[in-house]
Amino acid sequence: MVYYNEKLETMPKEETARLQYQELKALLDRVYRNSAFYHGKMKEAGVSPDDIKSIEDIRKLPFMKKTDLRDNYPDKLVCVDREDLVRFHVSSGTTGKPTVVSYTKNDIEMWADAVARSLTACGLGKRDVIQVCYGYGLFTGGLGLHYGAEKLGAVVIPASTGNTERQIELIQDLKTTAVAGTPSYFIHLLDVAKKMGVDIRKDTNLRIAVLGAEPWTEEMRRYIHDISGVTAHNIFGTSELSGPMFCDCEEMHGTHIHSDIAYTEIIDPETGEPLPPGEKGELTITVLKKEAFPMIRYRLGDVSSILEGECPCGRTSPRIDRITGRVDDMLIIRGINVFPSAVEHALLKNPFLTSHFVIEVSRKGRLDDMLVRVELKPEAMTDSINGLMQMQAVVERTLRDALNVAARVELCPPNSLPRFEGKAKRVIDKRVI
Ligand code: DLL
Repeated sequence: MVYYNEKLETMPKEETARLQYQELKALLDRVYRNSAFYHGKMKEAGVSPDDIKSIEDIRKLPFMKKTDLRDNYPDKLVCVDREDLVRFHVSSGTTGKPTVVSYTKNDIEMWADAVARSLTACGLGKRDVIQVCYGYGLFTGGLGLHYGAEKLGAVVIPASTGNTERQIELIQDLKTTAVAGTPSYFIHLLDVAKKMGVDIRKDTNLRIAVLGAEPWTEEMRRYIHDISGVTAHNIFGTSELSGPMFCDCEEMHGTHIHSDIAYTEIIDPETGEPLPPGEKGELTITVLKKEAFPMIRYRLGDVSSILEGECPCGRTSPRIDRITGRVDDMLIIRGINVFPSAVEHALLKNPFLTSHFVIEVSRKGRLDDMLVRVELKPEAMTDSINGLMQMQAVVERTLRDALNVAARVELCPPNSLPRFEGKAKRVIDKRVI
């Protein structure tokens, strides 16, 4: 078995608990002193760093949610001096306000280390050529995988998304051994390769895919293997925690959460009480080592469970099961998070629209397609095709700018969309994972 850091990966339980406690204590001392947000939150909960005497005492600390990021936009959660920041990543939030995550140099190092460990766990190393097909830029997928793969000593191809035929040429010409991307994009890539007459097994060196940023299943893993011979691994993370960080190993039985970096809890979303291994609840993670943007008991909104027993790979870190759903209404479109509230917010920037809208999500080929149907105000109704097309283009642009993902827009006449007596049903999701 190849480990990236054998000592940390195979630490006995008691030693892990001791290390986690030390890290947590140092983190709490720091945020209690330096962060008005954390200081205020802990005071309100009636707890101070002195009350935390073991790692289990973490449950005395208050939770954090995505709304805390929105309410403290853009930089009220930053816990270091401005000159110590080296990067911001930005994703779309629950409303019009984006979620901004900041990093120090050490934060980027820690993140790259976590990714390098995860890539090692799926059998990748120095000899590999890793083509990163996640978006580069504000989204954490591209740069996260890039820095991790570089740290591993592999050759990195920063291909980013799209231009699929060219991606396949690169796979052939540069002898790519692994692709990192969303599962839906990877399946699309396999389809395009087939259409181009490229046999992945015979004509390429591709053997591993590192897929994540959206939910997928064991059936998809088997399907990918059957049609291409490629072994697909599941990588998980969120921008708030840094980005993609945690992965399954060669045993492919759950996502290892490096326990020296993060503390994992599954909680009952109603009561906030921690649940035992094997029980499903809301994934809650504390990153023990973050400097610029600490995340303490961050409720991700994802539904999962901690797997029971030990992993035969020898790593002692806890493993979580595949994400089976959300406790909120967040959608993931082509790997990008989309909240219906953010769609509404963006739509209402256009004075000619009403607040009556429906989001329809489906698959076009293998890729997600989002259609937003929205009603025009009566005074905006026109017979001019040109006028309608112009308005449609404006709305599509506002949505793309706000959500970082393209949506098709259909402008509907006033009073044509369904009305709801209770909670509005804004989303029709026709995708089958
Ligand atoms: O999606 C980070 C990432 C990039 C992960 C590349 C993996 C690969 P966000 O845009 O903040 O960050 O979205 C995080 O995406 O809370 C989950 O709901 C979902 N998600 C991410 N990975 C997986 C996965 C990135 N492997 C949100 N399976 C998370 C299921 C996933 N859902």
